[in-house]
Amino acid sequence: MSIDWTPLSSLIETYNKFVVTTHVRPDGDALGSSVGMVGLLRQKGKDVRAVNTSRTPPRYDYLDPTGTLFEHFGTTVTPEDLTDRQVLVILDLSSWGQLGEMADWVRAFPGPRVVIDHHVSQDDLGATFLKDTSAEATGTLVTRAARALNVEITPAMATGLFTAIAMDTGWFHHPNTTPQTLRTVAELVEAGAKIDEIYRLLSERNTLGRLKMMGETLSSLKTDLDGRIAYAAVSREDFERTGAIPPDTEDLVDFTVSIRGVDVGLLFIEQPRGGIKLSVRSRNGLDCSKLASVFGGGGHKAAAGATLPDPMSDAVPKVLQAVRAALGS
Ligand SMILES: [Mn+2]
Repeated sequence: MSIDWTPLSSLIETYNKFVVTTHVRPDGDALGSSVGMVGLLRQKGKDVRAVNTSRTPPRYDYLDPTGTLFEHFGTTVTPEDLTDRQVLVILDLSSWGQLGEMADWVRAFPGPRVVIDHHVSQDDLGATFLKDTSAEATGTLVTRAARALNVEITPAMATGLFTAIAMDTGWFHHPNTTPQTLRTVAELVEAGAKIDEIYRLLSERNTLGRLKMMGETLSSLKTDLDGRIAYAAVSREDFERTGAIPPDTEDLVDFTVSIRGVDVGLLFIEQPRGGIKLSVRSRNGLDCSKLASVFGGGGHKAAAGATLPDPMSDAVPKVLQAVRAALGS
């Protein structure tokens, strides 16, 4: 699928003040593609602010080395501060739920809004969608936009965009990794992304809390349906006891599908304000996005998520039942 970038270039021609945002609990693709998009717009001479509903997880602080790029909605920036913004660029999401506390502000945003995304599920966000669900990452789409708009990719942009693609492909081992993925990242490495440095920043700056959380979650793993389903649950108390913070669980779910014979892996995480965040991974072709949509979520075929309003004791059996049914038992 190729995207016609004309709507974006016309907005750039017409307006000057942009705001870029991404989803709650931002991951490498969310933040990395934001770095790329802010760089693209600034090179076009635009006044840009990057405002997010969640704070930047410490793991990704290298994407904002001066701490001045990402602003936190509600604390470091208020809706009043944003009244001069003319265009809203939304990255890596297509659903209201993913906007968290910024949803109402987005709903009321008076100017044009554009969504650049690769997720399958889609709400009517009242936006122009620049979307390619076959793309491995939103970072890929921003890289393509930079190319289409004749923007030179700086080392900082390349670092963000490389991070985006590396994280959304599991560092190039998920099935969404294609020869074209490698060509794109080769281009980013030529533009100044340093693979060894980015890997070290992402993977060798663990906290003790994160490792303790990993250890506890792994030792509490359970299986179901003759070992075809593996799952674990993380409670608020687990965070307190281990000293981990919510972003520390970002890729924990991947361990569930690393067990031999497991088709579907689930991670249930109790949220600070109640409800359960569910992450789903599959290895046998089960459509995770379809499964997540049963619970009001979405995502991709091999990886998806949802937030359930139930307590843990209800959420786990409910989801297990749906997965068993989806696996045809
Ligand atoms: Mn993504």
